[in-house]
Amino acid sequence: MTSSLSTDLIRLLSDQHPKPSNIHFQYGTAGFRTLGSTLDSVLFRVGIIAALRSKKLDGRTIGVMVTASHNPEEDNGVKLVDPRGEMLEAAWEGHSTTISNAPTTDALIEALESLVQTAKIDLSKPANVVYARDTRPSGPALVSALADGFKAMNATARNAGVVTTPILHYFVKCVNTKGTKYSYGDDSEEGYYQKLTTSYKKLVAGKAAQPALVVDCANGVGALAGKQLSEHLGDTLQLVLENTSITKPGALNNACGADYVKVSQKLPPSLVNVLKPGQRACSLDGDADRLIYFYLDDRGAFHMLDGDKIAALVAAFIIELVKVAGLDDQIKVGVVQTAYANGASTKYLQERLPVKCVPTGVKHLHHAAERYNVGVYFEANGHGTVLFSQPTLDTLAEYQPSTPAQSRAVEHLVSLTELINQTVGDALSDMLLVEVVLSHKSYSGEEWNSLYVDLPNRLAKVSVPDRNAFKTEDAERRLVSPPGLQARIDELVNRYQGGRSFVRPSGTEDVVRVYAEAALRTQADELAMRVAGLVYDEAGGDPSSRPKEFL
Ligand code: 16G
Ligand code: MG
Repeated sequence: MTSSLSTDLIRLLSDQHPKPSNIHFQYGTAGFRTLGSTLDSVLFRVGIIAALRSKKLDGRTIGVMVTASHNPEEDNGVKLVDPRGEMLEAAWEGHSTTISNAPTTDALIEALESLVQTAKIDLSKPANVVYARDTRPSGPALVSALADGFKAMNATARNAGVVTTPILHYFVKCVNTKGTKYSYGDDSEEGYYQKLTTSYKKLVAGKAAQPALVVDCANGVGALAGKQLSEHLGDTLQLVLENTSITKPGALNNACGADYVKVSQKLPPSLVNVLKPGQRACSLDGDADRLIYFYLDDRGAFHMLDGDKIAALVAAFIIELVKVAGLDDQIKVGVVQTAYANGASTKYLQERLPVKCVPTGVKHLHHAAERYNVGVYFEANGHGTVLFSQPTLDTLAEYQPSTPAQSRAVEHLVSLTELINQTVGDALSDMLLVEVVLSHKSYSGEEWNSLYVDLPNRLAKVSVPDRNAFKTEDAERRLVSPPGLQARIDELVNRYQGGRSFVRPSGTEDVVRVYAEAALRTQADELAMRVAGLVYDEAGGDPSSRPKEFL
């Protein structure tokens, strides 16, 4: 092992992946994300950064996922996964941004040398990486640029192929815990499906089989994973996989998928002749880490069950099990939400358990959830999971139940810790979790939906010249900049019954997002449009995005 960078090799390879001069890249909420055709140099450099991160962490395996999730097919992106299967440490987001913007090969080498110095990276350590991609057409070329980055660092890199984002996170945690007492599972796709379906089957044993579930795979990688999952589930749960055209140009996330359903609050047109009244259905997003449920009622009206509804369903179920197990003194359950959580969900949850609001982005939710014994976190957009702390896992393992009912409840809790992906939100794992609860409760979609009634709400976005001019506080619920804008928003909000609205800069796109809710549908739409208008006027936005009207 050498203890300095192989600058000749880096130079040779970097010259094959020049940085486009007119683009500034940023490692945002979900890594780098923009048009796939502009990302070649970024992927090469991320390969190098992943290797350095691994060396910094004594050769522990780092994950790299090439995906742009729910975004359009022509977009792509890349993010790094830390050894426990979690999002990259914040300081390295900054390092990644700096390195991706070095204008030339010379500047790149200089930036890398400076990172090695400041982060005190011992270059004689090994570098281990596991990487994967989603089904986007730009994926193969980007993965080959990434592989050049690994080569430049002489890293040991394992190609995990085309898998969902949560499966890649699962692999990272499995590899790094292998052979320890915290072993998380077998680091193979088979291991993943076995782990999920074995625990699912335990949880629903003896329950009446649920009617078939329609799964909208967003024409993405979830179609491949859904098929495998379905085979492993056998008769225990019938999945009807829809929107599985992963090679059809332009199909990915187009008028389907979790983001389409959440934002438009509509049934994907492709399901119109598929979904029967009362039947349960769900949509995954393009990399299968978001999940939104929905159904049509007897009159054919569409009803959506989003991340907030999933959190309410799941939290209540876990609390009940903890209570039946006789562990309610020792195991406290809490919920983490963001400002996007429907006001009605927050009220419902707050009446039952501790609820915390944090800024958007999985890393914020995940870290806040880690502070509870059992932390349920879901974003309204359908991304979320449930974390069990290590002391809680130990409590469950050591507990001596004194009645058969207690013993069953503890077994179910243990199975839940296996079923639920502990690294990140996972649409397939969450889907099985929802199915477990519905089956235990004998709930239809309608009964689940009646836990509380959503306040009508609307999301909007405004393109502005500089989203960084928008700064927030109080978990993004209030703007501190541009000065004076929040007061004008407050003044508008006060005119609407049950009104609430906030404005925040996107962490993944060059836009400012607006959320509004109110007691009536028309009022929520109007409030969103008027707040978007305020933002537009303040920021001098792009005329083509001047808010006019909604759907
Ligand atoms: C990404 C985040 C998601 C967040 C969204 C916000 C992950 C895995 N996903 O999709 O948590 O809600 O970005 O996007 O980190 P925005 O900042 O553009 O609104
Ligand atoms: Mg996603």
